[in-house]
Amino acid sequence: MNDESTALIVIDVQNDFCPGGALEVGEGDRIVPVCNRLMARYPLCVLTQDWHPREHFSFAANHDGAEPFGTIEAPYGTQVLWPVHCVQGTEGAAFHKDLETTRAHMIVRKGFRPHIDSYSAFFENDQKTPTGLDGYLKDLGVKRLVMLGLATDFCVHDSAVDAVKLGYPVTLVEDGCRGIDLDGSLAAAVADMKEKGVAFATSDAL
Ligand code: VGL
Ligand code: ZN
Repeated sequence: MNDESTALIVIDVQNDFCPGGALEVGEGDRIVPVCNRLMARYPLCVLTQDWHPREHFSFAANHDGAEPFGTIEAPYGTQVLWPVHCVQGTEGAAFHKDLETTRAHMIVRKGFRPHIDSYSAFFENDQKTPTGLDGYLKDLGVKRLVMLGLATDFCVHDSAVDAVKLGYPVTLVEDGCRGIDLDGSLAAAVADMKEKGVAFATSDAL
């Protein structure tokens, strides 16, 4: 039986990452039933929500002549330029309509600082600015995490790797994730997570 020492972390299951959205992830909506099934089984559920101001610097549209999926150098390293997505308060930033958000105990919003992107649920892309999630989990005595969501190669990867760094054993739900896959980023992200000690399991096995 699962108890509150394990938290389920559901990453960015938002309209803009689902088919038809501004930054659609192939089959992104297919994970919704997996999320719902697991949320019913874990007594502590956290959702994350990508939550950008319209002037966010990760948007290609905010850089003259830039195209989506190009890159720029930020003070904290290379930053991919994205299509405008998950703008605060828009339908694209809302959770998928079938996601059972009433089951969530905590919703972490990230990416709201205009000059810094935030993929991870724990730290912004400078690797220093905390979102507060680690403090929340530690306060509640959470010892291990089960994670799933969108996109495998960006927000899920960075969240899983940061969680391991923070000392949590992490299990990634294989059938509960889908990736964007820019130039092989999906395979690279999976290999990196495995190397760093993230465990993989199917939702049936949990
Ligand atoms: C994400 C790119 C930009 C994600 C968020 O949820 O993986 N990717 N913002
Ligand atoms: Zn984003």
